[in-house]
Amino acid sequence: MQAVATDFGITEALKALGVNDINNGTSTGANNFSSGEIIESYSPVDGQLIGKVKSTTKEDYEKVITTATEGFKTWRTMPAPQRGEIVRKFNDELRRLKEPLGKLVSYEMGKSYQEGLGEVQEMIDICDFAVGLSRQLHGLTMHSERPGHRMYEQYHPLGVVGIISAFNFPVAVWSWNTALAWVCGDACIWKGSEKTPLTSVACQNIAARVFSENGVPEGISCLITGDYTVGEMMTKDERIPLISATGSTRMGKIVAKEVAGRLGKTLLELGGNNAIIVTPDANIKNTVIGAVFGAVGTCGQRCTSTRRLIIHEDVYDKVKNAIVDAYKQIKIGNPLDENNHVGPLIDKDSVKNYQNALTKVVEEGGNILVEGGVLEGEGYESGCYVKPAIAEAENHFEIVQHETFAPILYIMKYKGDVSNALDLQNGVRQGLSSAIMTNNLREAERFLSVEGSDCGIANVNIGTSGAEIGGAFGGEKETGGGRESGSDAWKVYMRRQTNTINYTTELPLAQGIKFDL
Ligand code: UN1
Repeated sequence: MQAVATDFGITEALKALGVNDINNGTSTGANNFSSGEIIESYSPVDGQLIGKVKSTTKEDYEKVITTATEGFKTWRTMPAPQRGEIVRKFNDELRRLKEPLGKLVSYEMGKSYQEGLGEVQEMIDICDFAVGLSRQLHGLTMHSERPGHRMYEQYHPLGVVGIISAFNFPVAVWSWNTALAWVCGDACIWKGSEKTPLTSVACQNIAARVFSENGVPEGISCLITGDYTVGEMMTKDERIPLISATGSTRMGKIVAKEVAGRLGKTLLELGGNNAIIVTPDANIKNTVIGAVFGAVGTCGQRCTSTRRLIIHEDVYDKVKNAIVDAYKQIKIGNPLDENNHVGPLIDKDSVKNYQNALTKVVEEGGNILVEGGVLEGEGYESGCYVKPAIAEAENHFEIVQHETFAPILYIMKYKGDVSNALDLQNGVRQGLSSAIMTNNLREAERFLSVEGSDCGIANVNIGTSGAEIGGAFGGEKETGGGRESGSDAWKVYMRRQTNTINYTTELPLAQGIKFDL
């Protein structure tokens, strides 16, 4: 292990999580199968090499899918509350390892330590949710139209579920899917982002240990590692009935086409272009907090990040000035240092995208209110630290229509009625998260009504990011339509079966049809 410039307890954390210099990126639990090329993981925090992971070859993948398919046959017969008990034990370990895992998330991904801990907390919360759910996988009963018949529906596990997750929430998104799928009785194969392979290894280590200690069959939690070609092994594989994919709209369109081509199911959670509408009745102080956290939290790399502020002309200058002032307080630097609010972008490609977006918005006629730029010098050696920027822009600009995964906030004015703000808010291709800041009941209800926000998430008097796990998470339009996490999102991991039972000595037909022999 190379020495970390300012350690911040990273060496200890890696040890606690069983992450080594070279790690296997292909695991079915106790068994490791990796034989592929080595992926190196460099921290965007200080540019240091954290560790290496062996990627998954086609042959490795075959061993994984075979083991998962076999393990599923036993796992599916275990009563769901017993599967819930296993998830509870897994969650005990998450609680015990919350700090090291949060630290590794922060160091490998670049979000603040507080947000790293918050991400692990989301894992803990969804596991708690899943444990309760393991006793509530209910179907409905219906009244049959035929005498002496009973009709009901039940849910059975689907099989082997493929999970593809992104670098920005390297551990939580996996858990939203896998914790539910496990209690539902599925085996899961996870391909995390190749930009954050060590957090995936750390999570798989925890699951593998808990599962083998509790006699869970091999293959219920599997990890594969690599670029899109490894993801393709799953999307093309008919043995995988459901692919849950989180990432860019570009990636989602490829996955959707591939999986639909074999009539598999997808759960897609793709790009957002989230706006906050600020009405004349908004509480300005809360608006500033919600907007600034939404725009700069996780360095603008949440799919729920606030990208656009749509402000009524009556309060435009006031809100604009308050936000520009607030940006002056933002401290950018090592995310493991609690004094900093904003850490680095994930890599230099992201920095380039950020710079291109700032050039583009000016070319299209935008007006920079808070200058961006790449930070250099001591503490910024990785080259991934950028200044959060604000530009006045028009909604129709090509760059505003586009999701740039960086801390750039576009602000724009609306006049008159809230319906004009809604036209702007809905006037993008994405439909993930949205918010309105208002103390006016009529405006709030308009925003939530059928003529209001077209997004999967619509908030009143809170920002666009930081959703709780209890609600179904996801969005419409180019966001992909999937729902994961809370509410009844579990149903996608199961197959529904309608059962009709005749307990008479006759065979009456439905719809009153007579068929006498
Ligand atoms: C994501 O960015 O992919 O709502 C997930 C939020 C977090 C999850 C974001 N709970 O901001």
